Amino acid sequence: MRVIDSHTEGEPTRTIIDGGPDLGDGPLAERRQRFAERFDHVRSFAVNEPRGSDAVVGALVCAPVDPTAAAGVIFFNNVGYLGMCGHGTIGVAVTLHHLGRLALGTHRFETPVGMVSVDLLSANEAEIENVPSYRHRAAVAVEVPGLGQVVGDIAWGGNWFFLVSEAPHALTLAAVPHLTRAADAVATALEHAGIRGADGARIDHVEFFGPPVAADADSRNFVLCPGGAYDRSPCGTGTSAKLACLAADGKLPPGRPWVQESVVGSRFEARYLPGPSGTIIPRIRGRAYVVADATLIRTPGDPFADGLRG
Ligand code: PYC
Repeated sequence: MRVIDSHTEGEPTRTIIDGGPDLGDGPLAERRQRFAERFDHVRSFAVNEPRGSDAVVGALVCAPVDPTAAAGVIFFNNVGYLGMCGHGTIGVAVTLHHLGRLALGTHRFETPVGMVSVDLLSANEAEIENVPSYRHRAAVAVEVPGLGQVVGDIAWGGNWFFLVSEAPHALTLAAVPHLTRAADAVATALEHAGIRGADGARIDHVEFFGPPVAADADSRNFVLCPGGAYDRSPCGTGTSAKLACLAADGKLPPGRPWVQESVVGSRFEARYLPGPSGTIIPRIRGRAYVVADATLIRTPGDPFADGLRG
């Protein structure tokens, strides 16, 4: 399998260029289902140890249903599949440009949760327009062992998020183990309490917020992804969910920039436009860099040929 590795504001993306599973055709959501049912070992092979790590998000680029789209993309990680991935979309666009397969300018990508667009502004910078995002419920209280009552908003930004405005620990790299444990406890408590997103969807991302470090940023975050790794970037879908909450609270008007810092100090510049039926359309700008062009090898007899799986 040939892969190109990139990082977007510190968060890795591994794009499969050759040797990925043939998922056939049809809507991307159906192809993602096929990926999970028939080729899950390929997901683990591509992103899990010993070839990858818990932090890597994989991207399978495939033919789109809509011929006007540049590509279809299915994102996955160490434990499963994502709806959308903001940092990953920027990473894929920069990767395809690196390969000479995507020109600077505006392109559309199909994902399992809808069409997104990418303005590739330079070899290392892109702005995505995400799927319509919205706040589902405000100020939901959940009892979390060790933390007490935690209150947060539930919002959709291409994945489901629980957004807590006051982080239980300092938003520093040194505190990542504490933040990870706390966010994991929140996710578990939500699950036990039966607190879910629309249509009973599992809330699989937890986001803590606090004041920014940079004087020109608006906020700093820590985002725990399903699978237990934290997002090194400010999380494109998480920032979209944040914009939806700010819009719902009347705290950020359409078009006004919002600079979201990550726990590692990288940043996305974000804004939104009004969307259909009370949703917002987030736009997220960030930088990505290609870091490797590699061939992943599977040796018969290797006891971990398909990667470490839980
Ligand atoms: O940037 O949307 C994102 C994302 C989701 C999970 C990791 N990154």
